[in-house]
Amino acid sequence: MIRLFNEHFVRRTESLDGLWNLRLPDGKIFPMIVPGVWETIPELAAYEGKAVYARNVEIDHESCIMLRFGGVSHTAKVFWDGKPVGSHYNAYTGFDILIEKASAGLHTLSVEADNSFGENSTLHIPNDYFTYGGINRSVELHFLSEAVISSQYFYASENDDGTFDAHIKAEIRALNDTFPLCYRVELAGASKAIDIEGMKKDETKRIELLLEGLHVRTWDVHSGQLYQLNGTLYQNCLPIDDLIDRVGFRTVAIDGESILLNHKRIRIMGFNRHEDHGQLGLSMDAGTMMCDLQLMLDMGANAVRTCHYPNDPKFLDLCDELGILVWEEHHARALPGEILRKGLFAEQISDCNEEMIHQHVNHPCIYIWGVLNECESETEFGHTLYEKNLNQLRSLDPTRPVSFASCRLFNDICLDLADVVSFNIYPAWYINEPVADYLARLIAWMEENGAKGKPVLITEIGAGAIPGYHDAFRRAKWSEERQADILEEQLQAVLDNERISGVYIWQFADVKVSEEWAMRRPRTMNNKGVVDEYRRPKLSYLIVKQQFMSHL
Ligand code: ADA
Repeated sequence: MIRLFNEHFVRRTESLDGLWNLRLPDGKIFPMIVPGVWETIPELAAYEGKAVYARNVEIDHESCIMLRFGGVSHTAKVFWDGKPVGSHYNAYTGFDILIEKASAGLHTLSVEADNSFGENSTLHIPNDYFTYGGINRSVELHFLSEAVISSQYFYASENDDGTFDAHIKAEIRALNDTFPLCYRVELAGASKAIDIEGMKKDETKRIELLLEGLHVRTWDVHSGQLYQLNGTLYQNCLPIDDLIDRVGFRTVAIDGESILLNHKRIRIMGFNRHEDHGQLGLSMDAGTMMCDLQLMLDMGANAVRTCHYPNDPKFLDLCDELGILVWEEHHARALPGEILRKGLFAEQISDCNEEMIHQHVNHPCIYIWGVLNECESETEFGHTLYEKNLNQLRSLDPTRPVSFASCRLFNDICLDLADVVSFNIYPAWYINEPVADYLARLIAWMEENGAKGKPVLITEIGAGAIPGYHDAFRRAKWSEERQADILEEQLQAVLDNERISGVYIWQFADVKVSEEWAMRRPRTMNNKGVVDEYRRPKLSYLIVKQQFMSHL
């Protein structure tokens, strides 16, 4: 399953997770688990290129079907009985493939996955994290009827009396000519139905519904109060399709220098977390994700930044339930100017923006969207690029603030564009300056350069430690002792500073990086984790816990 709960009771769906065959170009075949990444197979631990997944799919009677992929890293070409039926780029967003007439019988589903870098890939490039290969998230088979609920957006607004209104925007798509339809929504004890006249094949209808004055409990930090949003589509009084989601009622607002959640100023104490694990790579099961969250909660954290791409919806489902605030960002980490200027980049990042919002907009845990981590925010070209991306997100979701994490410290010219100003800073690690002095200098500069009166987040701060390397006396860089010293100074300074709305530590766990980064990264890993890649705590774990707990 792609989510942690059933999205459909009326629509028939089947999981296509499990063992598939994986064929390499040299003809070798491996049994391969889906979801998973092929780097978990010892022989393929460093394989970069194409490989073809295949399995049989049984269809019991001729049907219109949809194949739903949670994520394939990074380019997917999908074949049904050997015929191409669709393709997708980007490991971190899902996609659907429609097959209007799948005949009864046994079929072959194959997926060519490609994780190599090249001209056609502008988001996946050699980088300070690893591009794994494979079908990295779950796959589902959906049997569709004459018409389907193709999307169902929700947002909540609060009334003066403390009740909430639920705004629902749904899209109904006809896959065949239909008789008159009825779309009905149930949420928090309320319901509403709208009649739709018969639709022609391929027609789409947009519907807006309002459920007013709902008496609900608010979703809050560490209190993930969720409600089931149940949309059903009827034809001749019979249900033909449904779409179930879990939503939360909460408000997010910017008030001068503060970010407000349910009218209270939030203080972010969080982690940057890559989707990476020493044994599983990019493809973690919900239990492993939950273990990550347990460790973060144990340290007193209340927030996660999904650096640097949209995350597995199962992870977001867990954050919804646990009441953990999420900064979700699209897929762009420190991309060089020549890539940012390509037409293909504009197309690929715009698709990523659309897919991220379309697939994740209903998660109450997401309180802010981020774009273009550490890209060119110091030039006029960059200004146009940031403006375009931030505005695209605003138009897709006008209900949340938007931001970007900048490292163009003291020369950024885009701060005016963001609702929240965010900086990645490494004083005491890359820069030799006491943290409090550096912060004071940064804040004085930003107030004069577009950030005046806006909330400020420190989206990255941290230091590296090679796990198990100790140096109790000299406390050399890369020792666990030095990392702990630096994080203590950094967190103390940031959390004591009232102008700052919070901090995300770089980073939760050590992660693998591309081979091209080896000379800058001992172990060919980014070692700034507070736990190592197998989640074994470093010395800094207790320091972080002490700092977060004392600033609650
Ligand atoms: C950057 C970047 C991270 C990581 C970090 C580091 O700020 O956003 O992805 O590379 O630096 O470890 O240097």
